[in-house]
Amino acid sequence: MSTPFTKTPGWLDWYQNPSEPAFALPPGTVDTHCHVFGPGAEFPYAPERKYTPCDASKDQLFALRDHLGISRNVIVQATCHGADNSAMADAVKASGGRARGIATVRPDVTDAELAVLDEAGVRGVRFNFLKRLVNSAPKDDLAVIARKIAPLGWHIVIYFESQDLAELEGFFGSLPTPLVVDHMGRPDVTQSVDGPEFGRFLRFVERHDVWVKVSCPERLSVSGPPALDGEREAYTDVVPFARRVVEEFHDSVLWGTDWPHPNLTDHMPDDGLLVSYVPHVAVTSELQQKLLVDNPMRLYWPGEWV
Ligand code: 0GY
Repeated sequence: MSTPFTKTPGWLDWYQNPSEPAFALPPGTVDTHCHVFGPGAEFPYAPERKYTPCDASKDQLFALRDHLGISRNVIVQATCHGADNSAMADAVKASGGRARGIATVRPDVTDAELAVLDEAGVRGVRFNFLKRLVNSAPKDDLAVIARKIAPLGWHIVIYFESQDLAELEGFFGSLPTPLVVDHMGRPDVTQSVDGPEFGRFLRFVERHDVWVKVSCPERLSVSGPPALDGEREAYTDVVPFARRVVEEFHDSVLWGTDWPHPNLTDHMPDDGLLVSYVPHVAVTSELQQKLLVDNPMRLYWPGEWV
């Protein structure tokens, strides 16, 4: 079926035919950060969206999961679908218990609507503070949402720019649920890993006992993907930041692909390479097991992993 939507100019499509990873993921690996986009003809993109993506269906996501040796997915509502969670919930339901979902809801969401999402496999909501992705994120509205979802045992995924943490930290500390931070709080990797900005983030994680996704090296990196002549490895500038988080907080780190990688215009990562990158940041099999399996299972499938 052809899509009635036209992709945002300059937007790169997700990588076709990803390579065989050089690293074998341990059995039970969870990809805790991925999305589905539409397909737009079936699940229309939201009028308020900031970009129009290429389609990325649940079947394409599940094919990538199987190719990479991933067992389970956590499918995060993308901003291009606004607060219409239909595509995400449809994918979660179709996974046969192998996916959980993270929704976007408005403050007027009803308990009945939340119950339907919970039944589908949703386990949290996402609060997005990136100005290029959402028009506004009024804290009063978010506090209302937080109070409504807390009784379900859900958590809140927070997505923010590192320079905004100082202003947001008090609000985050007031939220009544566990917190999960996207993409290590988006560090500026041109700064020192021992510098004040990343230091603030590390202390935030420690103080509030939050979960951290060690994800998106391709989005954070300035040095970029590997050189074709093999002279440069992938995303080397992100490695010290990711390693620090994995080593300091080994019981609360999570990993994800971020497929289909929204809003990239420079380069699109080979998802096989993103798997090969994992042992550079989790350097022992014990750390890999925690990052990839034990931690996400405890958060998203509690009681199902021994
Ligand atoms: C990500 C990152 C981005 C986009 C979204 O929901 C979204 O549109 O999350 C971004 O542009 O940084 O986590 O997928």
